[in-house]
Amino acid sequence: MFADNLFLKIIDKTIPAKIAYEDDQCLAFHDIKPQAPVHVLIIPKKVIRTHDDATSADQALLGHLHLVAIKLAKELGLANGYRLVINCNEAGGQTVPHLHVHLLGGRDLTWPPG
Ligand code: DGP
Repeated sequence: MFADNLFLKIIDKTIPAKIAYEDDQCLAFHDIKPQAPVHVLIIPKKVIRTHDDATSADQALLGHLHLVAIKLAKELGLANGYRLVINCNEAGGQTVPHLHVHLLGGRDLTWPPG
């Protein structure tokens, strides 16, 4: 089952994180257990527990997360390519109940993922 929503504590800075980007809608920070030389998590400040919980009201917010990913990929030197991942629910590998986009790059990424 899901652990606590510790990302809320990263948003309110109770838990420290290496922040890559922040604005009024989202926060991006480096993953504590990186799976690639660059591994950043981009999260909405609004609580959306899973990708499945997003609604049409979140359309612009979801688009914003993608545009932030593009900006960060450029800033973090991923011109050769990168991967965005959203794990959804338990079988999808989601462990933190707060929607997050993984931005991975800096090495040749294999397919299929595990
Ligand atoms: P997922 O498995 O898709 O729910 O990804 C959760 C990610 O969150 C995982 O890659 C590890 C990362 N993570 C968990 N706890 C922390 C933390 O306290 N700080 C940071 N920076 N990342 C964390």
